[in-house]
Amino acid sequence: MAKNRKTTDYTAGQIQVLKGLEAVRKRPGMYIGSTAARGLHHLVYEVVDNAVDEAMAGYCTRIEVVLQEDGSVTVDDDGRGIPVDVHPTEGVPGVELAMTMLHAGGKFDRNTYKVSGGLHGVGVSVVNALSEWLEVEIRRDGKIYRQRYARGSKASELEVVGKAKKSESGTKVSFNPDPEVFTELLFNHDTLSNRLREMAFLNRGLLIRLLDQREVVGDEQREHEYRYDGGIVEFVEYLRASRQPLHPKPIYIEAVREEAEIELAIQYDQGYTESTFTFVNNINTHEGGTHLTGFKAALTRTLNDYARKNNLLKKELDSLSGEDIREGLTAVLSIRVREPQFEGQTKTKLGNSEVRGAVEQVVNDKLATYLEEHPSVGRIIIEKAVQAARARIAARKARDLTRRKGALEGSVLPGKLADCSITDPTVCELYLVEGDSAGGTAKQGRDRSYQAILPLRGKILNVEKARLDRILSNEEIRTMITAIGTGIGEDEFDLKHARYHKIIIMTDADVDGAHIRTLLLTFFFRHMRELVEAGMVYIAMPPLYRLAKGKEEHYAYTEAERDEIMERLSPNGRETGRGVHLQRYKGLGEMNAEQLWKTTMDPDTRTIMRVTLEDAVEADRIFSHLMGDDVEPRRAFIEKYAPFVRNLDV
Ligand code: 28F
Repeated sequence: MAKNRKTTDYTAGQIQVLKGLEAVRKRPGMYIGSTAARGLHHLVYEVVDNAVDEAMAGYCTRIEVVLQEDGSVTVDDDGRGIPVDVHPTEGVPGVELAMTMLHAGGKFDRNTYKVSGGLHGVGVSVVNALSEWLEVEIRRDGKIYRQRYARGSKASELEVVGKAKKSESGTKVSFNPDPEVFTELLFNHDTLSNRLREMAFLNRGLLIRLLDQREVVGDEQREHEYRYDGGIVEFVEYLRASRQPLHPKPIYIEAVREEAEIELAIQYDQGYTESTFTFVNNINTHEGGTHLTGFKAALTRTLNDYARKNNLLKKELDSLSGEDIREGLTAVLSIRVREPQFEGQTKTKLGNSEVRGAVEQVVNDKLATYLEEHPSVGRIIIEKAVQAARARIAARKARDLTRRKGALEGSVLPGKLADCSITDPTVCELYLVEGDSAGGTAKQGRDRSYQAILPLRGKILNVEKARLDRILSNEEIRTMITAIGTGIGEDEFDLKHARYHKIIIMTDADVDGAHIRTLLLTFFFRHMRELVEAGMVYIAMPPLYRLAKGKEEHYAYTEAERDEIMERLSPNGRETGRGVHLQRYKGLGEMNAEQLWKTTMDPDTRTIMRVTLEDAVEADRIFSHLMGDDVEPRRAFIEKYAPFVRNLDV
């Protein structure tokens, strides 16, 4: 008798589902980028994006995100509710398809916008596959439906579990990231609240609420509610932060074209920095693209035309450059494209060529009209750009001083730079060291084949408050620019000319050191941002303590490490570390060359922290608050954030 083997006939659809799940769980990084913090947060963005898509389609007005005590997340919207009727060909309810079929992302027909492209828009089925469990609850047609999944596989049928009010509808998705997949399981409150805030700015009127039910850390705010009826106009005001506006309200332009829906908000302030952020279907296009190109071209051309027509250009100027025009500008460009093509390193550059012309034409027309209707604003903006042009011309002279002379006169490098002997930038490092004494010690302690030292005397100029010509007239900054070799500013900076692939900021571990470090980071963020984005800027981590017992010596880089070493060196904790010599380092100058090398410069034993632009939107505001003119916002900002200042991982 043949063993009554259990036979399971999988339908074609089920086989496809299983193959999809297997693919996602085998290579999660392919779908969400990583299984560390960034990938973990992508899970939430995927689910929220679906709710936002429902809002963009016009059916959802509020989204609530709850970080549960048990580490799981719940996202709840008041949209139509994912359809529950059985799919005509697949034979399962629509929601089951949406939750289990890879790229079931065809959820909306083409004439609406999905937050898709790049790592975005992989679909909620990927979240399902990478969750230990996931539960979807749908309110529609007077009923409450529920279905559960485990690691993407169905763990229950879709069941009616209760009654919903006739008028009530919506979708709630709860999920617990799979500990077997993720190396990081702790959601970062700020990371989520920054992205949810951004989504609220970009979707005018949409209410997004974040509730953190986990036990309290510090006195971090546990509940946020974002809704901006002013949309990206409020976004620009938020970004401009404490910089003083040149005109009362941001200029707002919107248009619908065949190629894209276009929204633009711009405002000028008295500062010298530029902050432009661009989005496509709510995705932050960090790497820019055709929409940004179109916007910049139109802004420059329209303002030059306006200046000429109203003879606001002084005789010595025949035109205003893009950089002149964008000094003091805060801009948010948010467009919606049906079939976005994302390119670039991190898939955040828009490639659609037809969008460039559409944006350029809309901005040209509408901005020209605005300026005609608001001549006082037009004049103020042009006057500022004219001043910028004058300074640019002045700066050119100063800038020429930062360039190493042509090959003929031999390359003049700043005297204070102790260069390294190898010329291959990929292995060379430049230490920016606070003070001549530590600079001297670093010169002695370093490996001169690939480590260069540039001592910085005292505080460098605060570039947040200075125009380029003043920045370039500062000896310390000019020396640094020459040493780094890339040039400065959008038109001239060239990463390929970098003379070192690691620029390491080495300052004392005290308040002064922190201030100098922040000034340097402001300079790199404002005028050499590509260096930061390329991950070439680092912060050295000198030890805080030296513990010695007899011949033994140890170094501690944090208070916790100090206690742990202390415990080890004087096991019977009772004694107050008898026989252990504890030294707290006040500054780099207290170490000799050999100690500085071993603890802070030797790649085999040192710790250096890479500066990353985790969130350019927040970094922009941090520098504006911390380094800007007004004292008040800075005090408020520091009071608010000081308790949480982690390593400045900007
Ligand atoms: C908490 C996350 O996922 N909200 C969603 C909808 C609404 C519809 C939909 C979603 C049809 C069958 C593909 C409803 N009624 N929040 C969410 N809300 N998906 S996801 O349709 C899905 C397609 O599966 C919806 C009419 N049209 C669309």
